[in-house]
Amino acid sequence: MSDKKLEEFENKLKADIKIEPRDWMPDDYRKNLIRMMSQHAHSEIVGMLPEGNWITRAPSLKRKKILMAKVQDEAGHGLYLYCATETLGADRKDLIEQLNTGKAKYASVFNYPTTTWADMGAVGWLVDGAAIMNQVSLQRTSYAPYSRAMVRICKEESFHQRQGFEIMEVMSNGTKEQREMAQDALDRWWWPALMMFGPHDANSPRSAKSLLWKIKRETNDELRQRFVDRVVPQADFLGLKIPDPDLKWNEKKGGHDFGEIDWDEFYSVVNGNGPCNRERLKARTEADENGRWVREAAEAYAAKHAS
Ligand code: BYC
Repeated sequence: MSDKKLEEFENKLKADIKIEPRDWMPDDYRKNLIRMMSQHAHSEIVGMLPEGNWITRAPSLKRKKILMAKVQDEAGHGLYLYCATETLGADRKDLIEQLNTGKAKYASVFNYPTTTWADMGAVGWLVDGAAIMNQVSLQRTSYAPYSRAMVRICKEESFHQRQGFEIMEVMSNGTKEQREMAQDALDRWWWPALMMFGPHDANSPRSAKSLLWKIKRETNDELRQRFVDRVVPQADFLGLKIPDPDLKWNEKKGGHDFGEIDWDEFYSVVNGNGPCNRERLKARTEADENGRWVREAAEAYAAKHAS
């Protein structure tokens, strides 16, 4: 590696000039981005499954249309992020193969089941809410195509978060059964949503380099704290109780203290042993297999018209 090129690269980062695909970049920077961006793309694609589960059972035509639009948005985000990852020289076929064979990670939260309609509210409110907290920060990431993708994706995610909150609002102001469903959904999604931010900073092996290279702009714990502080008043507004006996306002730090995540559960889910990991990968492999003829037809068509 040429020292001069490295110096130029580092100077750009220092000056907050974004790196474009044709710019020189260290191999580790490229590899780390391919890893993180492809995991992000996979999360969007797998993230369609828990919600897709409710499209046929949405309680009204209006809710069905909103949910379908949201799930389609996630597909768009996934494809957009695969394209952005390809600008680094990655091959989409390889990335999808890594997902389907269980080699690549995707957000742990999508390995939990969506068992009631209230889960559509909790997922939008908490899961999309956590995703936005992270993605707003990533709008300032140093790799330009990723940063541009985040700007566009955040606009749609904020609509997703609001539609989830609105479902929770309707249910928590509804019948006793609906309020109980809303509380139950919060109970089940709270901790998995906090896990989305990843391990504590001290146990996050990727963070130091990613922060140095401005791939990540804030740490896992900083973003998790901001999310908790944002959501607590929202839960109060809904009249719901966050399932954490250790949650309390800390005047000195100007934020909430909160309980410890069950890290055994986190690592078990990340390592493929969550409640729905197998089901999710099976759905993705089958979708890939069922779509093979479409890809082959498209490739044959393109080849015919290229000649
Ligand atoms: N789940 O050193 P760390 C969405 C992995 S989806 C699974 O802290 P890093 C949406 C981590 O990858 C939004 N794995 O890593 C879609 C690493 O593994 P490897 C998804 C996790 O990268 C549909 C290892 O643990 N958002 O919006 O510095 C419907 C060590 O961790 C998790 C993104 O992907 C986890 N929760 O930080 C609704 C954002 N946490 O690769 C919504 C982009 C950690 O070393 N990604 N791991 O084997 C990031 O910001 C960062 O990658 C993370 C982790 C904060 C997630």
